[in-house]
Amino acid sequence: MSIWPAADRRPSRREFVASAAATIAAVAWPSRTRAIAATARPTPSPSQLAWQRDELAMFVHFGVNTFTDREWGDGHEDPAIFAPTQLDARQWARTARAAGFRAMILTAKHHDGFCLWPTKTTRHSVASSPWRDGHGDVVREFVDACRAEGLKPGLYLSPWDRHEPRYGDSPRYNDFYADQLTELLTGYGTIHEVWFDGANGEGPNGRRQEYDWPRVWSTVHKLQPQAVIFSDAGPDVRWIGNERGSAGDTNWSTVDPAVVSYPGASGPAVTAMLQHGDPDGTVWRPGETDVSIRPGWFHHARENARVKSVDDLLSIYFTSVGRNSKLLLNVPPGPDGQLDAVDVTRLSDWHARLGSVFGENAAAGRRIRWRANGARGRTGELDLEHSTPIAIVDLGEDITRGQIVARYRVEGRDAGDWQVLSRGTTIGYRKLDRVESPIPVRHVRIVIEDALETSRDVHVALYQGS
Ligand code: FUL
Repeated sequence: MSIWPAADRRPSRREFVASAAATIAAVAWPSRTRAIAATARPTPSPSQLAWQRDELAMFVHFGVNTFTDREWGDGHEDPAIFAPTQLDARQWARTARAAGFRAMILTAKHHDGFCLWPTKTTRHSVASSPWRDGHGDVVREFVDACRAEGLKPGLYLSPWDRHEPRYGDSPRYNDFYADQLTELLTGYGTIHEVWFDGANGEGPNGRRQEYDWPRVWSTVHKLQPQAVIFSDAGPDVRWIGNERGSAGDTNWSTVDPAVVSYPGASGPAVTAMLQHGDPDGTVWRPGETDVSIRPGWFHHARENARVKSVDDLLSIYFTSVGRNSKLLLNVPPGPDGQLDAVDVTRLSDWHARLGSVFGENAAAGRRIRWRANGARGRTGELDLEHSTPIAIVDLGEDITRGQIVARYRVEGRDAGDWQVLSRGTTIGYRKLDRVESPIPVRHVRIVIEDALETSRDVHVALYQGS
């Protein structure tokens, strides 16, 4: 018996209950995050920094579920159903690039076990499908399209495999999984992000699969040393703790790795760590916010009227990128193998809206005069020269030196007293605040009230759009 009541019910991550793998909780993951000297704060590796600066990645859920109209396949799907008539990975990539995405991640294998590349490890793949007469390779077309459009390719290889008979037979399945990973990481050039979840259902033999995460991490490190590894437990970037598009308002990029010790760990302490990080965390592990443009991760025509609105997408931008996180927005192709026109139009409208909101920075070219404020605080003041209603405050720390701001406020005034425009806790790579009731102000000041150490200047941009 599977622990999942119905394959189509979308479970919460909490349901990916701790398995016997919990026994490996004490394992210290090999991490490439910078070593922590007793006095130094964690800082991002060059890969983590580049990953965060990309800000937007597009997730592409595509596979047999696209044809069965389900969210989770049970592994018994006939490969013959995989028959996209007009698969066009360039269309995915062109759409992504035009909407401002800089990276794209494909489900090379989802929980149903069907492989989108002609793997040697199983016959359950595109090679057994009628698509391109069994000679097709979606992963190849995907990486080629990414490169042609200047996007960084990433791959998701679901550890949970509901097709493979060895699943649950732990050492044998772990070998099989390592072979699949090796094929993907050796056959397709540079891969920038490798994506794992902790889904861990029961195997056909009724036994729970114990994943060998240290082996998975070391395989990626060895074969693609520049790639960042995503999972709940990092080691390079962490899950943000929900699939609603919302990072913690307080969001440190540092975490205590002992709290989320393996992918799929659950409980209130885990969720809090994923959402908020930890100012005293010993490793740099920034949060990635994954959310779908549709109710489901896979394309279902019945959900065409429920594609998120431009306002929804804008809010998600504020609660992910604008909360020191990276946004991984899922846009699933339909059964023809192309992104739905509804989604394409929505992305382009969203991009246009972002362009108008962030079109003109009222602080551009203005000098900010910074002075120390108490032991660790700092105040920066600027003169906009004209009275301007500020609707959005955009702040950023120099994270190459770590993340330190713990509390701040932003104030403005014309001739009278200072009035609070926004206030918050962490800033990190980027913090966006919407000003509740914009009033015209000529002078603006940023007051860093508290920080983990003597604060430094922060980057400031101010926008009138909303
Ligand atoms: C989860 C999966 O169970 C969902 O189907 C989806 O792929 C999501 C991004 O990750 O773990």
